[in-house]
Amino acid sequence: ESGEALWMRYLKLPSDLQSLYIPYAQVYFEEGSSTIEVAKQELAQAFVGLTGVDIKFQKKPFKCSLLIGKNVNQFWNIPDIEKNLKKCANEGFVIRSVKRNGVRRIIVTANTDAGILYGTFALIRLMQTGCPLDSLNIIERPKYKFRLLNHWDNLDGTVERGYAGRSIWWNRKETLDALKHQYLTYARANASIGINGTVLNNVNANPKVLDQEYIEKFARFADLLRPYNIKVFMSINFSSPVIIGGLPSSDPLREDVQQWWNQKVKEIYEAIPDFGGFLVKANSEGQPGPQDYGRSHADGANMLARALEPYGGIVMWRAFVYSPSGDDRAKQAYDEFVPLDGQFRDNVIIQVKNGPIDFQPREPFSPLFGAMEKTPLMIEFQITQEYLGFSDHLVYLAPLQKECLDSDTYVKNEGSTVAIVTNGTLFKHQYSAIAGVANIGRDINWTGHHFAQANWYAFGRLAWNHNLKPEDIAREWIKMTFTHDSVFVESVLDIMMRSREAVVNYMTPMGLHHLMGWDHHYGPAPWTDIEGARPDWLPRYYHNASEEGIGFNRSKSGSNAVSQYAEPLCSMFNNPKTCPQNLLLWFHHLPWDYRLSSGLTLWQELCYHYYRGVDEVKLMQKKWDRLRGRIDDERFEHVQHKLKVQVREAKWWRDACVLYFQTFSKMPIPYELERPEHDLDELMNLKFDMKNHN
Ligand code: BDP
Repeated sequence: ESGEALWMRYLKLPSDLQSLYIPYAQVYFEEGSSTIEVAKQELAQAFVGLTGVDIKFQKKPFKCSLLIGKNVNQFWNIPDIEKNLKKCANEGFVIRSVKRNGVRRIIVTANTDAGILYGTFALIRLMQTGCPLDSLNIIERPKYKFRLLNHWDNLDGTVERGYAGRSIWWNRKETLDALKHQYLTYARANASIGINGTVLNNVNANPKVLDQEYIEKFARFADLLRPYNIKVFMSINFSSPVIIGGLPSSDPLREDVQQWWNQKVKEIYEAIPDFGGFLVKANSEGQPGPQDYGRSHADGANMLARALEPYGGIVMWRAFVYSPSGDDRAKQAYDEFVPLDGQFRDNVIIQVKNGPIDFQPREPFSPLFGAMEKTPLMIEFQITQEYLGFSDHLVYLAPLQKECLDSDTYVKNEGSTVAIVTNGTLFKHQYSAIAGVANIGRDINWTGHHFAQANWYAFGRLAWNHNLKPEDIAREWIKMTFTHDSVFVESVLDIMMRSREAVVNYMTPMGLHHLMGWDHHYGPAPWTDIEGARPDWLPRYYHNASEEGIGFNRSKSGSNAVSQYAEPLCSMFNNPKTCPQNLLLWFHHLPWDYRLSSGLTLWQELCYHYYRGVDEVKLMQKKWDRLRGRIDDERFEHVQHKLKVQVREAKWWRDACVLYFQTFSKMPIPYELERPEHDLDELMNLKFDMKNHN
């Protein structure tokens, strides 16, 4: 049990479930494209694994109990299936149980082969999770058009912020044939959760990716992924015309530059007819961009969009921009992009991180969501745990993502959630997209921590349907990945559902953020002072702790970031009395003895949060320890070891932050709490062992 099979283990189900499913072994699976073929194979593999019985694929539908295909309803003519198919659009599906001539049957149908693929995986999931199949009436379609993974993989095989080994895509010694199994597992996993696109290289893009050699490599990956309805996308470097094209400039308004891109795009589409498009990080953290030539983000994005348009490709242009000389970092993306609303071509989508800073354990949603009515905005989450303990800490991210997607922006009355801003329905955009920065590497279990697999899984499920509940997604994943044993399922569910708030509490409670070591972003380092470093990369910029108090004043008397939010949020955030306590120090700088509604002072409350974070992880550890014997020892012990590390490091976090902030508050740690285990000096000198983390 290495974890290699992810949630597609297809081990034998308990016998009562097997007998529920075995009657469906007579299958009519309409012939078709390679997509249909892979769906059919998957069903065969899953069915025999789960039930021990081989599927009998039949040429004629009439005796079959399971019918799958675009046209299978012609045999039954169930009128509401035709009606429901209209709701399914391109990638949705219908699964329907019917009883005819005394025989129970299931119909899986869709408008496209992709829909059949997703419908088949949905049926497999129902079996994997032990659902009865005799009264199904499922109509689904994905909420977002593009559901993407962003791999931050470099061509030399390293992975930026990757904690599960080297890149699965680049700089590999093995032949493609030798790696085929791995790539197909990747493709199946993504298809099973509805991911339909993948960016194969880092946003900090090496211009070489546009050389013929790499275009050919992309084409080979595209060929492997195509049957699984996954398109490939590429991150590009804005200066490519100069660096690899030999032009004197990359100015987007120059004709020779435009011609260069047109030609490149043509070459790409010759190799990859269904290429998805470009992802661009420009004028961000030192990357080149149109502003180098006095042009705007819109000028840059539109040039690329024009080149891609004839082929149906899109540009995902990132809004992750901030400069050390500017105003409050949290405001800069909004200030730069909102004035450009209406200037982007139709096939440009602006990619915005979930929060205004950078993938912190908790941030408010980015105020850009809802602020650009004429431009489609896509949301970017980070699945890799750059700021959440890498692949060492068990943190289930669906609650974080859900919190953001469900946040009400109030831009068009109540209910204008981030989800409906970004899924295209609020402002009626043709394109909608959602991206997750992948946590995948060459580690045998794919993600370093077995539980980090759940974050890949849950991201895909939420991208398909953001109305799903994190606990339901977790329950599915646990059953598929581990066991149906209800004691195990319920205990692990409890562990997972606690984990996000736990990490917020032991790292950055009450709206604190960016207290991590300034380069590695792993352990606590709120004290960091590095000569010459960008101030906005250092924790002090964010916590502003002094004898007067702590927090970032983003209220109207401070940076006024609150005004980037619509009412009533602006007023609510602006007032420390109404600001949600979990974002208090995000928006306010408050004195240590500030009284909270609990009656405690800010200092006391902060201490309690840090201690609670550690207590929660200890509880997670205890709950896990009781589960020995309910799953294989291999994965049990691996997780057990990781939890031990997490408890140790949660204490580091707690002690480091409490002791460091105490040097300013000069107040005692509430006496009923145990004393810190470590000294501040010791923690300040601790060198995090980074070699295990890359
Ligand atoms: C930050 C990472 C950095 C990325 C950057 C980005 O620290 O490595 O390049 O985001 O998203 O979170 O471009």
